[in-house]
Amino acid sequence: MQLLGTGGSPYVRKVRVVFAEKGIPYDYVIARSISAEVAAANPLAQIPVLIRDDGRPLYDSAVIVEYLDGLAPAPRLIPEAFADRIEVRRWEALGDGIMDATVAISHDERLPVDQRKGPEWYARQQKKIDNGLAAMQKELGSRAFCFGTALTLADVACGTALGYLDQVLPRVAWRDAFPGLQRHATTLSARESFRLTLITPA
Ligand SMILES: N[C@@H](CCC(=O)N[C@@H](CS)C(=O)NCC(=O)O)C(=O)O
Repeated sequence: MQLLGTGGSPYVRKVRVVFAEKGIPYDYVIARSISAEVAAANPLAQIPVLIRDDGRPLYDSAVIVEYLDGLAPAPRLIPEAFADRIEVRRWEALGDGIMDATVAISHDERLPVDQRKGPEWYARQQKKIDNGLAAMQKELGSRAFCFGTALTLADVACGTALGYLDQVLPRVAWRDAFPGLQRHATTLSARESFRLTLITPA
């Protein structure tokens, strides 16, 4: 299996953390979203793309992680029971949503000042991040895992979103406001799966 992506993408990192947690071998092929390789495999021209062993591509990150979780039975990162699975997927949506808003802000800030979006747009993106973090903090509380009693995709999504915020929007001082998330981020970042997949500049 091949994973196409770059070290700057939080969605690619989410998938790589899942690969590492599951212990599934793969070839990591550095490919940007604008590359012909990615366009040929994903009509949306986005990374990550997984090229399965039979050559068929898979996207997006949520579909890829479900595929990987089904490939190897243990450890299970997405619970099988319907109600539990939906909760974990909701956590993933929360993490992905925070990453979407973080990506949007950081991309806009790379534009020349006169081409950037206005303050209302920035406030709307920032609110997604702030409210998303507050929801995560409220649910995590003082528990050891985002959902249940072992690591799941919920923790992967939470840790990936927090790590990406640290990397590209360090001005968001979430650690002071959300001590539970700070504790959890520290625990997660010590795991090999997170250490081996640190975000690198795009
Ligand atoms: N929902 C998608 C988002 C993927 C995504 O937005 N990837 C970015 C890189 S961080 C990308 O390829 N952007 C190029 C584009 O959207 O044209 C997923 O979870 O895989």
